[in-house]
Amino acid sequence: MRSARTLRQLALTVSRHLHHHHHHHHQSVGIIGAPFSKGQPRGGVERGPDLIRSAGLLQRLEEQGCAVKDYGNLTFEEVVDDEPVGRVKRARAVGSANQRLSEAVRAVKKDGHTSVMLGGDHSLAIGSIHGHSAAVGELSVVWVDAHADINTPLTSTTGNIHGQPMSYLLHELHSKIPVLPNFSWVKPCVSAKDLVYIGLRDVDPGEHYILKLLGVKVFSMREVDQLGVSKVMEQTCDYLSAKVKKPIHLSYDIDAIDPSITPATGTPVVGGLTYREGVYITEHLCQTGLLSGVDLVEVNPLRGQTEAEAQSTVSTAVDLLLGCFGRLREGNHPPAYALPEP
Ligand SMILES: [Mn+2]
Repeated sequence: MRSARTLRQLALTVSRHLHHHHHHHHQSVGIIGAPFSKGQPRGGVERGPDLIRSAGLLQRLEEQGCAVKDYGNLTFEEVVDDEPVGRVKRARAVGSANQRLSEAVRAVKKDGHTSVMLGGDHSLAIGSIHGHSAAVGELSVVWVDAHADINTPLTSTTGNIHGQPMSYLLHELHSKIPVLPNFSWVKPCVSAKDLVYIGLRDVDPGEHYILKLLGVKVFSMREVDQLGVSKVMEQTCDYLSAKVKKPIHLSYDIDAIDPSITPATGTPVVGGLTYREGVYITEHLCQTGLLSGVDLVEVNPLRGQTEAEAQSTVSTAVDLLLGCFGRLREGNHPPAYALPEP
């Protein structure tokens, strides 16, 4: 038989639990579009922000109880004579765009919102994470991607900066980064111990070496297979909150999801997350109450073979973002919902 004390504790737990959910239905979200594609060679990824908005992101976030402010799309200065620096392509344009993005994300955080950056290619994580950290301090980073995007400018074989953003952000790699034009503002702001990768399946040798050297926590697709996504997320959050609970930055590359679901992306890799695994990751991070900044990048409608392929990619991107902000697959209802009386 339950004692009165146990019942009181139960009531407290239930009330905390309810409050916990209540909280999630009143998140305030600040959206920044970053129509930028020069971190990689394929046109079309700059259309991502408007397509994701057209698919109803803002209305659907509001319907699930979020306060949404759209900060619009950033504009980026044209850079002429952006010749390669060593192997690095379009460093000046990427550096300048990310500086602008960093300022914008910082402002959104200062306004008190959870920031949502709609890309654009994944080089934009440099500015997004930098600006987020400038506003709130130390972060945990959850990077969901087929790729590690941690090449340094010197290990990269392609020279595309969308394969390099994490290298500029990690304290531990600072001494390995050469001077690049328009990058002097970038200060490393993430520690290797505060970074977790999920979904990796196409990692370059130099990247693999870096991940091992720094002891970065990685749940590749092998670990997703071995443990299942629920254990992966449990272990991710245990690992990140072992000492201090830092605000979480989720950097979600749509190519983490299997290309059978999200084919319209620049560098698809077979063997990815299912739609359900992809959504579960967002639901779990939402429930931590620590999600403070989100990137959704690499949606490229021109890479779809058909209109349906582009649509499936965009609608999956929307569903991932809804999952970040309280959408439950069991269903949701507004807090003030009342049953109609006959
Ligand atoms: Mn990526």
